[in-house]
Amino acid sequence: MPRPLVMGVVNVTPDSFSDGGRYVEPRAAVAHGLALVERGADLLDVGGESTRPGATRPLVAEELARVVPVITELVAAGATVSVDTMRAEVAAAALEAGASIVNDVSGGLADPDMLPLVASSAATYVAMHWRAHADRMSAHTDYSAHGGVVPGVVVELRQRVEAALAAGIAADRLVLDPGLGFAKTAEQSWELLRGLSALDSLGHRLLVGASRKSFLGRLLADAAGEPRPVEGREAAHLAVVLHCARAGVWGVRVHDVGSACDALSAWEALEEGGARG
Ligand code: PMM
Repeated sequence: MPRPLVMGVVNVTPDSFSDGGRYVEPRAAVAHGLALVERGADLLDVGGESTRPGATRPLVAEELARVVPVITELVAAGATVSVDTMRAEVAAAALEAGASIVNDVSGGLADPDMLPLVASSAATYVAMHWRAHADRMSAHTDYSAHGGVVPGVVVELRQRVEAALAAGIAADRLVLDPGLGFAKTAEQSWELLRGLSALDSLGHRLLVGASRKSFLGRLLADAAGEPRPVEGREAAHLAVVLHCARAGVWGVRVHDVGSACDALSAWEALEEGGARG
């Protein structure tokens, strides 16, 4: 079973829950991206909009100004870059700057121009399961009409696949993502991880983003019920990365690239029955 690709997160945002404000300066974001490649990232996911629960959206001009210079430099340095955006205009500028993957957390729902734009390019398209923007998504966690979160996400992702194909995006350019934490309770995120094989039945490559998310913080809550802060969630996250590797996912979207690569090296050595080196 091939090792999943490691997608390193470069959030050029002032307000992401995981690393907001640390890489908002283009130079800091580029240096961070290059450090992630050094640590073993196969892909870099550059985003200029925070999707943390409750976040408000940046202006298009702000998002463009955050991501385009960073993508230009990272591509010039030889990195394979994905743009994390829900906006066709931003995706177009990112592709122009050399990005080769569009990571759309709305799966084409937030901007009617997104699927045609991707269809007119040669980019790989990540369609994540999504129901509403960050300021409203916590009100959209009812999957009872579908008999639960796993069948619900399968049905709704299948609709996104059909829309992408109808827009002219070739099936082999599609990657699907269950959208952990997006319109999902903590328990629903765990259910989706346990149910990855059901998503596999859609017949497309899978990307999973669990890194630093609140369902890990809740699992590791202290005796008073306080969620574990972001910095203390990595060991649990690595267990999820290995679960994803075993499930055969195409990629994992992570902040701590070095740790994920180390864990995957150990997994690979165990799978192959012999360590390299
Ligand atoms: N999660 C976040 C942002 N973008 N993209 C994909 N495809 N999948 C995810 O799970 C995902 C994403 C939110 O996390 P961050 O604020 O740490 O980037």
